[in-house]
Amino acid sequence: MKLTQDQVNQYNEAGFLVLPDVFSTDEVDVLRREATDITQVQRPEIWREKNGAPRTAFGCHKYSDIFRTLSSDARLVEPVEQLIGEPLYIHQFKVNPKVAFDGDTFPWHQDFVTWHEDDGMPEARAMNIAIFLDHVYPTNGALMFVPASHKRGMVPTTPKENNRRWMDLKDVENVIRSGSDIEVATGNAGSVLMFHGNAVHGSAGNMTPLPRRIVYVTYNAVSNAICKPTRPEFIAHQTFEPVSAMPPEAFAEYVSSLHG
Ligand SMILES: O=C(O)CCC(=O)C(=O)O
Repeated sequence: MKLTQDQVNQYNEAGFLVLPDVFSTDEVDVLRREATDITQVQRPEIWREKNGAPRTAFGCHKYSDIFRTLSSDARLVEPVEQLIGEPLYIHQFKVNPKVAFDGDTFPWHQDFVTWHEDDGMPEARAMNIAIFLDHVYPTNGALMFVPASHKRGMVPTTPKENNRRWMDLKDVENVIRSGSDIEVATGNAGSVLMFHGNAVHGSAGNMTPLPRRIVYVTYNAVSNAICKPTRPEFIAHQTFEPVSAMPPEAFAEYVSSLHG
């Protein structure tokens, strides 16, 4: 799946892009079920909120056939390859369930600061591509972006709770001066969101009864592989084989085989 020139321009300008309705209802149903099933199990790759609700299931493409198949789907690999311009490997794979009532905040941050400082990624030549497994409303924990913030480059910050490099509040004040400096990435289940490693983003807690499950794949250019990882392998992968894009029919066929 290739981006149109308009989509590339939009991405380059804003630092993020929503592609509506990329995955079918059947595909999303299977992904949603799998996202729920994997979080029933206690394992170190699944991080939880204080009350035990799942917050992030890291590296689940390593043990779930469904997520493994998804991770090389052309609808994810090709648009990123088009923007980065070379073969990619998977730096990180995760599901963030942002459960009804209990899904907590992700404060403002840039992903590349962590990739650079904690994983030893040389340049901002990795990016996230995400699939909405539920309808994402402005109210159920949608990601918020500061448009064009990726153009300012990386803003250094120090680790905060759980070693997360949330932005310092004075730096947040420098980039957000009014409500119009923030845009919200919303869409139907099955829509796809792409964003630059230096895009300033965050998300509020989910106090609605509507879950907001999102799958994220971080692809990195093979020539930009990380060289000083300090985080566990399930968070910052240390195998750098290029991903070969599989035609969307492969995932669609796999999904229909599950339906019997
Ligand atoms: O899922 C979310 O709400 C935000 C996730 C995020 O920004 C991150 O994991 O870095």
